[in-house]
Amino acid sequence: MTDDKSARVGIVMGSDSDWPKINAVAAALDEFGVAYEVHVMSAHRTPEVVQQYAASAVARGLKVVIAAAGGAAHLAGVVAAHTTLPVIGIPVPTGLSGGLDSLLSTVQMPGDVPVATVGVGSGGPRNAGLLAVQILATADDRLARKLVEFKKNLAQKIAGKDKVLQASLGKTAD
Ligand code: RP5
Repeated sequence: MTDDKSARVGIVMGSDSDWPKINAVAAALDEFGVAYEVHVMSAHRTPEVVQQYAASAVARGLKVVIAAAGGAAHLAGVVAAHTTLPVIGIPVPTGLSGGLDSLLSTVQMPGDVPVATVGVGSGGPRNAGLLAVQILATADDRLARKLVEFKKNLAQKIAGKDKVLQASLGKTAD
């Protein structure tokens, strides 16, 4: 496992087969210029690696860990068991009801071991990246300012979509 000394966010996933389904998480971090590292490790196939990674995450300078897994998706929970860092879980879509198995395995944590779980597919991975940025922004003014801009741009984008819709319906703004 290579260590990236500048990484503030650790992204881990249960299999390389997860990456194409969740790589929007990295795109969101890139958008905000947040350094991250990405690794494949499995709560079931390589439990010792997961334990070591999570237990050493604080000492290596990480501030947030994002963990993605599908099916019996225990990765985020196991990471959370071994670190005091905030852990964000990404349930990966599967063939079983779109990933209901992943969602329930990730979100249904016992009390005392929180995992902030995002949605399955769609905006879930992107939201995981944005949530990590928001966590980091509580102690980073540059990121906090970028988030304010992000919200402004979002409002403009949606207003633009509404304008296009109204025009397509033959309605004009009053
Ligand atoms: C999970 O099993 C992984 O996160 C992945 O979603 C799923 C299938 O893994 P592969 O069989 O494709 O390696 O642990």
